[in-house]
Amino acid sequence: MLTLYGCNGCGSAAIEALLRLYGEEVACTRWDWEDEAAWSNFATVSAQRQVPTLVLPDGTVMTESAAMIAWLVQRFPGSTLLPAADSARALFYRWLVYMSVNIYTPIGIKDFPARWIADAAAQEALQAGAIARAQSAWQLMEAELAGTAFLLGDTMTALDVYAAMMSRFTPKRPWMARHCPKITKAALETEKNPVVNEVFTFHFGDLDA
Ligand SMILES: N[C@@H](CCC(=O)N[C@@H](CS)C(=O)NCC(=O)O)C(=O)O
Repeated sequence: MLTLYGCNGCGSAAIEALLRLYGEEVACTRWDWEDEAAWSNFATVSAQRQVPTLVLPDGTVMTESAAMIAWLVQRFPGSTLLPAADSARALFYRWLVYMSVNIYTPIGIKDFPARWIADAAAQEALQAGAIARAQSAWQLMEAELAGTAFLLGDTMTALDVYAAMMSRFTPKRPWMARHCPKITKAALETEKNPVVNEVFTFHFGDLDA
């Protein structure tokens, strides 16, 4: 069985939802963001100490949310969670890696600026810069999307689940709704899926709030 390590309200929510959408048997180990003891224990599983982390039945340890999604979609050929058309697949992988690099990474910088710069005053400026960078990355993506019901057309794909989860992180939904209406519309549509809705409600609380 797969084991997914995650923390409540973190990036593991998207992987958890996708594993459930695919009907994969998975044991989920989750803890609160503030639970330092849980993070320390987790370091014995992955020295990288970041979630999501997926452990395969043979003990293989996998990190990187985008890699997990790329790995998952190829395990279930024919599923609509990966678009069928070649050009839509190109965009699927483009935006998957784009969000991981250009949005998830700045969020990590905002969360842990001391990892990047020692000076306390500079950390505040770095956090502001990281948030601004994530915002401009969202806006670039928004400008290039067609504005269909979901990000890549009329069918929900794994990319929608990833984007819906990430759009709950800083700069968060009210900002997203104002500046990225196409992405927000797709995220709201994605969260109507009963499996996504249940997993995201567990992680993020009342989705309408
Ligand atoms: N590149 C990683 C980023 C994962 C990441 O930053 N996860 C956050 C939670 S959402 C985390 O584990 N933060 C704790 C830390 O970095 O110490 C991925 O895409 O999976």
